[in-house]
Amino acid sequence: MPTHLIGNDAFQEADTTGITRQATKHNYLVKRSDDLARVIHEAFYVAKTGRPGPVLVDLPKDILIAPAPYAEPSFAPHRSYRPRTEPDSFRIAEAVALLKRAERPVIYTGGGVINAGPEAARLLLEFVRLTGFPCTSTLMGLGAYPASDPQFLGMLGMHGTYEANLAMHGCDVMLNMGARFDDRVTGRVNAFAPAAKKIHCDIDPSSINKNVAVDVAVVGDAAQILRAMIAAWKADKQQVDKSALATWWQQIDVWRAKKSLRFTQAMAPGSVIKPQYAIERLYKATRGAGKETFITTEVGQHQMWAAQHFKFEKPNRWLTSGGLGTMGYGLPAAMGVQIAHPDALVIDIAGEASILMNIQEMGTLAQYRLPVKIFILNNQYMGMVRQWQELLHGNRYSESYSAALPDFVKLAESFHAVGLRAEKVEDLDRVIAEMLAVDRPVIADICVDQKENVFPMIPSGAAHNEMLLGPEHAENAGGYTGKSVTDEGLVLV
Ligand SMILES: Cc1cc2nc3c(=O)[nH]c(=O)nc-3n(C[C@H](O)[C@H](O)[C@H](O)COP(=O)(O)OP(=O)(O)OC[C@H]3O[C@@H](n4cnc5c(N)ncnc54)[C@H](O)[C@@H]3O)c2cc1C
Ligand SMILES: Cc1ncc(C[n+]2csc(CCOP(=O)(O)OP(=O)(O)O)c2C)c(N)n1
Ligand SMILES: [Mg+2]
Repeated sequence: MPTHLIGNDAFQEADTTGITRQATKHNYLVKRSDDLARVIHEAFYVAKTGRPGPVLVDLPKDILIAPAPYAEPSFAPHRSYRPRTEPDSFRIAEAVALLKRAERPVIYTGGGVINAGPEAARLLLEFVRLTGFPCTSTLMGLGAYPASDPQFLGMLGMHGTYEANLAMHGCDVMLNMGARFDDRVTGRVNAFAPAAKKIHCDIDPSSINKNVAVDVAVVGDAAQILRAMIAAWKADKQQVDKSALATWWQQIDVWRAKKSLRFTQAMAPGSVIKPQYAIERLYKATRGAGKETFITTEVGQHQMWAAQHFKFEKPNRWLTSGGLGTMGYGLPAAMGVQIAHPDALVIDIAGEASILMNIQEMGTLAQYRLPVKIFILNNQYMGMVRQWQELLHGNRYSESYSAALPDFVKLAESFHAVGLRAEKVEDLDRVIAEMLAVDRPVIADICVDQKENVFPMIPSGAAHNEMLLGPEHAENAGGYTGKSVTDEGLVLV
């Protein structure tokens, strides 16, 4: 659209900046070529600074094709947007004083630590080790703290581990480092960590006291906050109450012993593959592959099983759509990762429904020779929808079964990729090995148990200590009836 036609309802005109305002951090309509260089530099600055987010630059056709002078702008910081990254030392001292006196502390980390860069993850490990405190992570923070470390409790929230959620519920001091008290994490807000003093560290002041009122707010970049906290912790002569902390760890170990992610895989030939087992075997195989591994996901049950059973030791190895939860995210994300890391192993853990959202990108994989692996946990259901219909809506299934799926092996082949299928437990390791051995795009169609649900689960509107465990656990032996979900909870979804 040329500039002079904007607002005329001309051919294919859309108010792009208006439409995208709600889904971007900022957007620009460039009306003069002379502004282009400045706007592009500014757009990158805004996108990457503070709480990062997408920035859209709308270029009218005449601006796009006209020659534009390029002079590197003498880069003065943005006039008004200058987020604070250095924390206030008084707040750091307050936070450390609370933490030193804690008897049942927990550190709850999130995507902010990933955004702050790998140094923040290193400092997080140093701080958690220094304190001896337990640490849990949101879906978006996975990898910021090494999953194999004994102080890590696993993911928290709706599908988090028993120990992480009960530690959050029972703690007396909570340190939130770069997370935003999302509703998938807090459960019912008025029952969230009722006894806890809460410290919230976040670069975005508008995150503070948004969902949960906190006692100490530290605004700044997670790396700088952690560096300041480590220094303040070392300088403060107050000792932590070691015996209280030991008692707290004993309690956590009791919760841990429940093994809330446990599942049973029948190994007799012909047995159906459990989705959790497929992820576990994939994880084991990638560890021996001798390559950096990056995992992306689509959205649904497979995403949760990937979060629960794939262990991330480093930041930025896990890319998933959490807040918006958009099916179709995983394949384009995997393409981007593979272009950035040509030698890495990049796997999109997908559902058979989600993968169809952007299946045309298979052509892009072939065209750009991107050896992305698509690992479909094929349950023939929009499993996450089916799970809610079963557990929360009295088995009233509607439109969640797909009776006419494509043949994914043939689909892969038609897009110049390799197609593989595992139907029974004895096929699984061979298919995974073949998938990893090929230097081409692959779709591995893993046929899994159609009725498996993701547990643990905190039903909407419930508190952390009202978590449902899976059928493996005696307390749920009678089966879950959905009765504990309040009307308000059903509305919350
Ligand atoms: C099907 C499904 C199920 C889900 N179940 C769960 C679940 O069980 N558990 C779970 O945790 N999530 C779950 N989620 C994801 C959930 O919806 C949220 O996306 C997630 O909990 C948010 O993670 P976060 O709090 O780390 O926030 P993010 O969205 O990652 O936000 C990061 C926070 O850090 C701040 N920040 C950014 N940069 C910095 C910096 N440099 N320094 C300091 N702070 C910074 C930001 O301002 C923001 O407040 C689920 C999603 C789906 C689709
Ligand atoms: C674009 C989009 N549409 C709808 C939804 C709602 N939704 C969440 S999970 C899901 C089902 C996903 O099915 P599948 O990809 O097979 O994954 P599964 O849950 O079976 O592992 C749906 C429809 C969504 N998150 N994104
Ligand atoms: Mg499915």
